[in-house]
Amino acid sequence: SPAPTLEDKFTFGLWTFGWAAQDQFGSATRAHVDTVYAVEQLAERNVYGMTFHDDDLFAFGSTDAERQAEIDRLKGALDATGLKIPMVTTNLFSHPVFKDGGFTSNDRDVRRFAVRKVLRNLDLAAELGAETFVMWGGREGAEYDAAKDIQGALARYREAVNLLSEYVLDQGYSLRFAIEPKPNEPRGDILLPTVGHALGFIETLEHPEMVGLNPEVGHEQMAGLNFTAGIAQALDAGKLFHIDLNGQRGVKFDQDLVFGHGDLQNAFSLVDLLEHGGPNGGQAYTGPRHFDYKPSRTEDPEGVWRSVDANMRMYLLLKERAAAFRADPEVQEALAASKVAEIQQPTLNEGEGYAELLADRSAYEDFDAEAYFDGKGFGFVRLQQLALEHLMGAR
Ligand code: GLT
Ligand code: MN
Ligand code: MN
Ligand code: MN
Repeated sequence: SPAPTLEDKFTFGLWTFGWAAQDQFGSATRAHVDTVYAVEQLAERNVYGMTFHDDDLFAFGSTDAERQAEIDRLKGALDATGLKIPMVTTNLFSHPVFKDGGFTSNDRDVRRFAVRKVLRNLDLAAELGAETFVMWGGREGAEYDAAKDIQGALARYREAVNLLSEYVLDQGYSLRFAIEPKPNEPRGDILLPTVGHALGFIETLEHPEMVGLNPEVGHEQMAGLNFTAGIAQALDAGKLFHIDLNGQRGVKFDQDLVFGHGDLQNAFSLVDLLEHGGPNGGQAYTGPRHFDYKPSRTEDPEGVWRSVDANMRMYLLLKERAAAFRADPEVQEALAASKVAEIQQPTLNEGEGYAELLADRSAYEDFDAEAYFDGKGFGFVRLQQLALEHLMGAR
């Protein structure tokens, strides 16, 4: 059975296994997890890296000395274990001052404070060798339509990202930004709610090449969307800079389950896509496989570390199943029967334009739409059954 290696590039947020399990309805059921202990636990498991928010590492409002002490402890643990910090992010959502958002709070002083907090954290990200800086705007939104000028808020979001991009360029940091969409929670509605909204926004920036996406499985699924399909579009746009893997069961609150513990079928197609770049090749994902989940409130510390293992094991098992699916001659035959590869063939012939298409009588005048399929189907159900049988280990 598969065991993680450093080549798998598995990474975890410090806030994931570190979550003390306080929720809307109850207080914490677990104790704080020490950073150095966490780094050791991860390294022992062949985890490649850890990620964090500024406030995960040192409490909001820490003095410079307290902040530096925590950074030094982290650096010591990284040196001792070889664990990497591939991604850093900023907490612009926990402190009450961010109750109406950070970059897009209606209050201008809060916006200036938020940008400063991120600028400081960019220096730390660069110092620790991170490649990606995630921006999850959980508080950037509203509960009431009259309370937020959305076009104004998008203009302020853009202003902030443009300024941060300029700073990174001027400092010569090799950091790229990754926007993490989410439809709602904690705000009633969040700005840039889906992969598609964020892709559109990125094109309005001054340095669109520096900004991509960090889509999270559960966040797209909370909106009823197909995560694998969204990831394929992000890859198509060259914008899959990072990814948050977890599990979600349908349209409800953000569950942050272990990867694969939600929509298992979609997790299977996702791993297949990330590993193989699609049924006919195409762009695959080479970045960290980052788990952003929350160990359930019912778990004790041993259960927490088991859930860490479960994320990686689910990914590796799905990777095995996906490889077996691809290698099965019957699947190859079913794929061919379903014309899955034919989508790669351009619709026009080489050198053909609309004039030639208009002149091609076989494409229209002589095309018999009624008789064309002669009652024959595409066989997609057979293909799906084969996929599920591989997923279930039945083949
Ligand atoms: C928070 C959120 C996650 C984001 C993290 C990055 S923080 O836990 O629920 O989805 O990825 O800010
Ligand atoms: Mn989530
Ligand atoms: Mn979360
Ligand atoms: Mn996330």
